[in-house]
Amino acid sequence: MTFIHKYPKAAKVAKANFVVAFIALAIGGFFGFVQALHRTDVFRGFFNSGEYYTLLTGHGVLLALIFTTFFIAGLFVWGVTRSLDREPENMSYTWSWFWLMTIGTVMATVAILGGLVPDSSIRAAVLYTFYPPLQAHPLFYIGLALVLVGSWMAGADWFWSYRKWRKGSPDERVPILTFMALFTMLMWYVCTIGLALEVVGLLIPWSLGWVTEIEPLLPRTLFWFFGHAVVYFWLLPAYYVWYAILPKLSGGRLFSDSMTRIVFIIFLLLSTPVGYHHQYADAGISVGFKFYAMATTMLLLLPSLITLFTVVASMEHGARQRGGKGYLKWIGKLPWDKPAFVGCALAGIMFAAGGFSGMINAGMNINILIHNTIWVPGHFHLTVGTAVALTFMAITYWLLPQLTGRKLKFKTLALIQPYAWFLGMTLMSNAMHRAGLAGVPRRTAEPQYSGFEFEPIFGTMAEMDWQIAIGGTILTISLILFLWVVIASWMAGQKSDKPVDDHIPEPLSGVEHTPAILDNMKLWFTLALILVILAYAFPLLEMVADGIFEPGALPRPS
Ligand code: HEM
Ligand SMILES: [Cu+2]
Repeated sequence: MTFIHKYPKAAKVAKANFVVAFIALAIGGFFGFVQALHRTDVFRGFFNSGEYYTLLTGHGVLLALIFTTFFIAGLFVWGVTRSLDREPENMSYTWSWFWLMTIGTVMATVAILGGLVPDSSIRAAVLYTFYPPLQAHPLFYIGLALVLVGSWMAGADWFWSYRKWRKGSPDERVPILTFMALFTMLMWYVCTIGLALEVVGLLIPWSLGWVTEIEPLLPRTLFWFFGHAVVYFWLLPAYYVWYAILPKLSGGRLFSDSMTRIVFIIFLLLSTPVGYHHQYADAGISVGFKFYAMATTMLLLLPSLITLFTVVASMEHGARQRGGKGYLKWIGKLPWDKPAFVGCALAGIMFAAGGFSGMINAGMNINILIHNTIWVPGHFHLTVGTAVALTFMAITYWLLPQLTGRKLKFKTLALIQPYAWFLGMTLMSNAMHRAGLAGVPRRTAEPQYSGFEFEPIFGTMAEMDWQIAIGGTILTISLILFLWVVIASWMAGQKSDKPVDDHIPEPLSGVEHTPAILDNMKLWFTLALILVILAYAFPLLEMVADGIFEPGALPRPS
C-alpha cells in the first residue's frame, strides 16, 4: 500500500499544493529565462526594458515566495500525515487554508501581470522584497497577506494533528518527520510577525491611500526581520528531505536523530535575529546591532556544517552498504543513475558553494564590495535557486508516485534533468558572481552604463554575459524536462499498488539516544522570542518613537 491508498484525503491536498507550486515554477522560470537573455543583451525580443521590473517581480514572487510555500505545504502534509499515521483532522479546515493561499496567489499574480497590460492601473513592479518607496496596487499586498494567513493556518493544522496524536501516545517521542515540520513552522511564526506588521500595518493602508507618506526604514526593517528567516523557511524543508529521505535514497540510514533535532532548534533560535545583515548599508541602524547580526549569522554556519557532516555520513553509510570502499571511492557506489538521489546530491554540492559566497555577503565590511551587484543573485541561485528548488524537483520524482499511485515515466529525461540544472547553474551563477565582483549591478535591464567600462579581474564582460545567457537557457530546458516528466507521469504513468519503495529506515543513532529536552517546543519557542526581542526591540522602538507615519524623523544614525 502506498500513501495515496492509505491516506487518500491527505494525498489530494498535497497534490493540490504541488499543482499550484508547479504552475508558479513554470511561469516564474520563463521570466527568469527572459531576464537572463535580456539583461545580457543576447536577445531582447520578448519584452522591452520598461517591463523588466514587472518580470523580475513575477520571477521573484512566483519562485521564491509561491513555488516554495506551496511545495513546502504539500511536503509537510505528506510528512506529518505519514509519520503521525493520521489524515488531517478536519478536511474543510485543511481545504480552507489551501484555497485562501491560492486566492491570495491569484490576486498577487494578477496585480503583477497587470503591469504587462498597456495603461493598466493594476501594477506591482515592486520586486519580491516589495518594501517602499516602490508601491504596488493594494491587490498585491492583500493577496500576499492572504497567502500568509493561509500558511499560518496550515501550520496550525499540523499542530492540531500533533496534539491529537499526543493524546493517544503520551509517552512517545515526536516522530522526526513531524518534529522537523513543526520546528520549521515555529520559526515561520516568529519571523512572519515582522512581515504581518509591515504588510497589514503599513503597506496596505499606504497603497489604499489612507496614509500618504511613509518612512522607508521602518518597513524595510520589518521586512528584513522576516527576510532572512524566510530563506531558512525555504531551506529547512530541503534539509527535511536531505535528513529524512536522502539517506534512504543512498541505500543507507540517517546518521543521527539527535543531530537532526539540534540543527532545527538552532535554526529556530537564530534565524530571525540575523535580519540586519541585509541592512549593513542602511543608515539609521546603529553599527552595534549590525555587528550582533553578523556574529549570529556566522553562528548559523554551525548547523549547516553539522548538516553537511550528518548528511554526508549518512550517504557514506549507504554507499558502504552497497559495497563502497576506500576514503573517497565509495562516492562512486552512490546511485548516480537515480534522478531523485542525483538531484538531492547535486543540490547539496551547490549549497556548499553557496555557503562560501554567503560568508562574503555576511561579512559586514566585505559586503560593501558586492552589495546590490549581480553577485547576490549569483549567490542565491545556488541556495534557494538550486539547493532548495532542485531538491524539491528531485524529491518530486519520489513523492509523486506515492501521491498518485502511478509510476514515473521517462526516467532517462528525469535523470538528465538534475545534471542539466547543475550544469546550467554552474555557468550562470559563476558568471554572476564574477560579474558582480566587477561591479555589474543587479535588478536592472540595462546594466551597462554609457561611457563606463566594467573591468573584470579576468575574462571579459562579453564572455560572462554569454555564460549567463547559455546557463539560463540550459536551466530553462531542465525546467521543461521536469515539467514534462511530472505531467506525463501524473496523467499517464502506469498504475501500481506500490509504484515506489517508500520505506524509510530507522536512523543509525536513533531517538533513544536523543535527550528529551530537545522535544520541548515551548522552551525553544520562548527562547527564540527572547532572542528576537533582544535584537529588535530597541531599534524598532527608536524608529517609531516620533510616530509611525511621520516621515523626516529618520534615518538617525547613532
Ligand atoms: C530557469 C531558471 C532561472 C533563471 C534563468 C533565472 C534567472 C535570473 C536572473 C538573470 C536574475 C537576475 C535579474 C536581475 O537582477 O536583473 C534572477 C533573479 C532572481 N531569481 Fe532567478 N532564475 C532562475 C531560477 C530561479 C529559481 C528556481 C529561483 C527561486 C526558487 C529564483 C529566484 C530568483 C530571485 C529571488 C531573484 C531576485 C529578484 C530580484 O532581484 O528582485 N530564480 N533570476
Ligand atoms: Cu540573509
